[in-house]
Amino acid sequence: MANIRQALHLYLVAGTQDCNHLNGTPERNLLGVLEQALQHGITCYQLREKGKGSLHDRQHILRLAEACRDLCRQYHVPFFIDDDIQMALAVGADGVHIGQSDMPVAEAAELCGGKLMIGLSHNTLAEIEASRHNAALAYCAIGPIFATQSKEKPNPTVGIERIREIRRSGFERPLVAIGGITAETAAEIRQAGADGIAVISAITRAEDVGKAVQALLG
Ligand code: TZP
Ligand code: MG
Repeated sequence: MANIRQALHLYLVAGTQDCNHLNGTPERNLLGVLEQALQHGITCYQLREKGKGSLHDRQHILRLAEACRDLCRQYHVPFFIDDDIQMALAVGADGVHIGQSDMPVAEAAELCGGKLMIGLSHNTLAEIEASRHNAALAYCAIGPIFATQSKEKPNPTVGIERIREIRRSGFERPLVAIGGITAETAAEIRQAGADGIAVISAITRAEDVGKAVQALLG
Protein backbone atom coordinates (compact mmCIF):
# COMPACT_ATOMS: atom_id res chain seq x y z
CA MET A 1 0.00 0.00 0.00
CA ALA A 2 1.66 3.17 -1.25
CA ASN A 3 0.23 5.66 1.22
CA ILE A 4 -2.43 6.21 3.84
CA ARG A 5 -4.62 8.36 1.57
CA GLN A 6 -4.98 5.44 -0.84
CA ALA A 7 -5.54 3.05 2.06
CA LEU A 8 -8.58 5.10 3.13
CA HIS A 9 -10.42 4.36 -0.15
CA LEU A 10 -12.45 1.52 1.40
CA TYR A 11 -11.79 1.01 5.09
CA LEU A 12 -13.53 -1.88 6.82
CA VAL A 13 -14.11 -1.47 10.56
CA ALA A 14 -15.40 -4.58 12.36
CA GLY A 15 -15.39 -6.75 15.45
CA THR A 16 -17.07 -10.04 16.27
CA GLN A 17 -20.19 -8.17 17.45
CA ASP A 18 -20.77 -6.99 13.89
CA CYS A 19 -20.91 -10.56 12.57
CA ASN A 20 -23.22 -12.12 15.18
CA HIS A 21 -25.90 -12.88 12.58
CA LEU A 22 -23.59 -15.61 11.22
CA ASN A 23 -23.59 -19.18 12.49
CA GLY A 24 -20.00 -19.95 13.48
CA THR A 25 -17.91 -18.96 16.48
CA PRO A 26 -17.40 -15.20 16.93
CA GLU A 27 -13.82 -15.34 15.63
CA ARG A 28 -14.58 -17.62 12.66
CA ASN A 29 -17.43 -15.31 11.66
CA LEU A 30 -15.26 -12.18 11.77
CA LEU A 31 -12.23 -13.78 10.13
CA GLY A 32 -14.44 -15.20 7.37
CA VAL A 33 -15.92 -11.77 6.61
CA LEU A 34 -12.48 -10.15 6.77
CA GLU A 35 -10.91 -12.66 4.41
CA GLN A 36 -13.69 -12.28 1.82
CA ALA A 37 -13.48 -8.49 2.12
CA LEU A 38 -9.69 -8.61 1.61
CA GLN A 39 -10.07 -10.93 -1.38
CA HIS A 40 -12.41 -8.42 -3.00
CA GLY A 41 -10.26 -5.38 -2.39
CA ILE A 42 -10.79 -3.49 0.88
CA THR A 43 -7.85 -1.14 1.34
CA CYS A 44 -7.64 -0.87 5.15
CA TYR A 45 -9.00 -2.76 8.17
CA GLN A 46 -9.62 -1.84 11.79
CA LEU A 47 -10.39 -4.38 14.51
CA ARG A 48 -13.01 -2.70 16.69
CA GLU A 49 -14.08 -5.14 19.39
CA LYS A 50 -16.58 -2.99 21.23
CA GLY A 51 -20.18 -2.72 22.41
CA LYS A 52 -23.00 -5.19 22.89
CA GLY A 53 -21.98 -8.79 22.14
CA SER A 54 -18.25 -8.08 21.86
CA LEU A 55 -15.56 -10.30 23.38
CA HIS A 56 -14.12 -9.24 26.73
CA ASP A 57 -11.31 -11.68 27.43
CA ARG A 58 -8.04 -9.91 26.58
CA GLN A 59 -6.14 -13.07 25.62
CA HIS A 60 -8.97 -14.10 23.36
CA ILE A 61 -9.00 -10.67 21.66
CA LEU A 62 -5.20 -10.72 21.40
CA ARG A 63 -5.28 -14.05 19.53
CA LEU A 64 -8.01 -12.69 17.30
CA ALA A 65 -5.94 -9.57 16.62
CA GLU A 66 -2.97 -11.74 15.60
CA ALA A 67 -5.13 -13.64 13.15
CA CYS A 68 -6.48 -10.36 11.70
CA ARG A 69 -2.92 -9.02 11.42
CA ASP A 70 -1.79 -12.14 9.53
CA LEU A 71 -4.68 -11.90 7.07
CA CYS A 72 -4.09 -8.18 6.45
CA ARG A 73 -0.37 -8.76 5.90
CA GLN A 74 -1.14 -11.48 3.37
CA TYR A 75 -3.11 -8.90 1.35
CA HIS A 76 -0.75 -5.96 2.03
CA VAL A 77 -3.55 -4.01 3.69
CA PRO A 78 -2.84 -1.78 6.71
CA PHE A 79 -4.18 -3.16 10.00
CA PHE A 80 -5.43 -0.81 12.73
CA ILE A 81 -6.76 -1.59 16.20
CA ASP A 82 -9.38 0.57 17.89
CA ASP A 83 -8.37 2.24 21.18
CA ASP A 84 -5.85 -0.28 22.52
CA ILE A 85 -2.31 0.99 21.92
CA GLN A 86 -0.72 -1.74 24.06
CA MET A 87 -2.40 -4.45 22.02
CA ALA A 88 -1.55 -2.74 18.73
CA LEU A 89 2.12 -2.64 19.75
CA ALA A 90 2.05 -6.22 21.05
CA VAL A 91 0.75 -7.66 17.77
CA GLY A 92 2.74 -5.37 15.48
CA ALA A 93 -0.30 -3.62 14.01
CA ASP A 94 0.24 -0.78 11.55
CA GLY A 95 -1.81 1.68 13.53
CA VAL A 96 -4.28 2.55 16.23
CA HIS A 97 -7.55 4.47 15.99
CA ILE A 98 -8.63 6.66 18.89
CA GLY A 99 -11.61 8.87 19.73
CA GLN A 100 -11.73 12.46 20.95
CA SER A 101 -12.32 11.37 24.55
CA ASP A 102 -9.80 8.51 24.71
CA MET A 103 -6.59 10.44 25.41
CA PRO A 104 -4.78 13.47 24.00
CA VAL A 105 -3.10 12.70 20.66
CA ALA A 106 0.28 13.79 22.07
CA GLU A 107 -0.02 11.17 24.81
CA ALA A 108 -1.05 8.50 22.29
CA ALA A 109 1.89 9.46 20.06
CA GLU A 110 4.26 9.13 22.98
CA LEU A 111 2.94 5.65 23.80
CA CYS A 112 3.15 4.62 20.14
CA GLY A 113 6.81 5.62 20.03
CA GLY A 114 6.73 6.08 16.25
CA LYS A 115 5.77 2.43 15.73
CA LEU A 116 2.08 2.98 14.94
CA MET A 117 0.11 5.31 12.69
CA ILE A 118 -2.62 7.18 14.57
CA GLY A 119 -6.16 7.83 13.31
CA LEU A 120 -8.55 10.10 15.20
CA SER A 121 -12.36 10.44 15.13
CA HIS A 122 -13.97 13.86 14.58
CA ASN A 123 -17.55 15.11 14.67
CA THR A 124 -17.31 18.90 14.57
CA LEU A 125 -15.44 21.46 12.50
CA ALA A 126 -13.79 22.70 15.69
CA GLU A 127 -12.34 19.23 16.27
CA ILE A 128 -11.06 19.15 12.67
CA GLU A 129 -9.57 22.60 13.17
CA ALA A 130 -7.69 21.36 16.23
CA SER A 131 -6.21 18.48 14.20
CA ARG A 132 -5.31 20.52 11.14
CA HIS A 133 -1.63 20.93 11.99
CA ASN A 134 -1.17 17.87 14.16
CA ALA A 135 1.64 15.97 12.46
CA ALA A 136 1.16 13.01 14.81
CA LEU A 137 -2.06 12.08 12.99
CA ALA A 138 -1.93 9.79 9.95
CA TYR A 139 -5.58 10.44 9.13
CA CYS A 140 -8.76 12.06 10.41
CA ALA A 141 -12.16 10.37 10.43
CA ILE A 142 -15.36 12.45 10.20
CA GLY A 143 -18.80 11.19 11.19
CA PRO A 144 -21.27 9.86 11.68
CA ILE A 145 -22.28 11.10 8.23
CA PHE A 146 -25.66 9.32 8.46
CA ALA A 147 -27.54 7.47 11.20
CA THR A 148 -25.81 4.27 12.28
CA GLN A 149 -26.90 1.09 14.06
CA SER A 150 -23.33 -0.06 14.63
CA LYS A 151 -22.28 2.30 17.42
CA GLU A 152 -23.77 2.83 20.85
CA LYS A 153 -24.56 6.49 21.68
CA PRO A 154 -23.31 7.95 18.37
CA ASN A 155 -22.61 11.67 18.06
CA PRO A 156 -25.08 13.78 16.04
CA THR A 157 -25.04 13.01 12.31
CA VAL A 158 -23.17 15.57 10.22
CA GLY A 159 -24.25 14.84 6.63
CA ILE A 160 -22.20 14.95 3.44
CA GLU A 161 -22.14 18.74 3.61
CA ARG A 162 -19.71 18.57 6.56
CA ILE A 163 -17.12 16.97 4.25
CA ARG A 164 -17.47 19.80 1.73
CA GLU A 165 -17.22 22.33 4.57
CA ILE A 166 -14.01 20.72 5.81
CA ARG A 167 -12.40 20.80 2.36
CA ARG A 168 -13.64 24.37 1.71
CA SER A 169 -11.89 25.39 4.93
CA GLY A 170 -8.60 24.39 3.28
CA PHE A 171 -8.15 21.17 5.22
CA GLU A 172 -6.00 18.91 3.03
CA ARG A 173 -5.08 16.08 5.40
CA PRO A 174 -6.12 12.46 4.75
CA LEU A 175 -9.85 12.27 5.58
CA VAL A 176 -12.17 9.25 5.82
CA ALA A 177 -15.95 9.46 6.26
CA ILE A 178 -17.86 7.04 8.51
CA GLY A 179 -21.40 6.30 9.63
CA GLY A 180 -24.33 4.78 7.76
CA ILE A 181 -22.49 4.79 4.44
CA THR A 182 -23.72 2.44 1.70
CA ALA A 183 -22.86 1.79 -1.95
CA GLU A 184 -25.60 4.29 -2.87
CA THR A 185 -23.84 7.15 -1.08
CA ALA A 186 -20.18 6.17 -1.54
CA ALA A 187 -19.59 8.10 -4.78
CA GLU A 188 -21.11 11.34 -3.50
CA ILE A 189 -19.02 11.13 -0.33
CA ARG A 190 -15.79 10.73 -2.27
CA GLN A 191 -16.84 13.54 -4.64
CA ALA A 192 -17.44 15.77 -1.63
CA GLY A 193 -13.75 15.45 -0.82
CA ALA A 194 -13.29 12.43 1.43
CA ASP A 195 -10.31 10.27 0.50
CA GLY A 196 -12.49 7.31 1.28
CA ILE A 197 -15.23 5.67 3.27
CA ALA A 198 -15.17 3.56 6.42
CA VAL A 199 -18.00 1.09 6.86
CA ILE A 200 -19.14 -1.59 9.26
CA SER A 201 -22.60 -2.92 8.40
CA ALA A 202 -22.51 -2.30 4.63
CA ILE A 203 -19.91 -5.09 4.54
CA THR A 204 -20.37 -7.21 7.67
CA ARG A 205 -24.16 -7.51 7.30
CA ALA A 206 -24.15 -7.91 3.52
CA GLU A 207 -25.69 -11.07 2.11
CA ASP A 208 -22.74 -11.31 -0.30
CA VAL A 209 -19.63 -9.70 1.18
CA GLY A 210 -17.69 -9.83 -2.10
CA LYS A 211 -20.42 -8.07 -4.08
CA ALA A 212 -20.84 -5.48 -1.33
CA VAL A 213 -17.11 -4.70 -1.38
CA GLN A 214 -17.11 -4.39 -5.17
CA ALA A 215 -20.04 -1.97 -5.07
CA LEU A 216 -18.42 0.12 -2.31
CA LEU A 217 -15.10 0.31 -4.15
CA GLY A 218 -16.85 2.43 -6.81
N1 TZP B 1 -17.99 5.81 14.36
C1 TZP B 1 -18.85 6.69 13.89
S1 TZP B 1 -20.16 5.94 13.12
C2 TZP B 1 -19.53 4.40 13.42
C3 TZP B 1 -18.35 4.51 14.13
C4 TZP B 1 -17.51 3.40 14.59
C5 TZP B 1 -20.23 3.15 13.02
C6 TZP B 1 -20.27 2.93 11.53
O1 TZP B 1 -20.96 1.74 11.22
P1 TZP B 1 -21.95 1.63 9.97
O2 TZP B 1 -22.60 0.27 10.13
O3 TZP B 1 -21.09 1.70 8.75
O4 TZP B 1 -22.93 2.74 10.09
MG1 MG C 1 -12.19 4.95 21.35
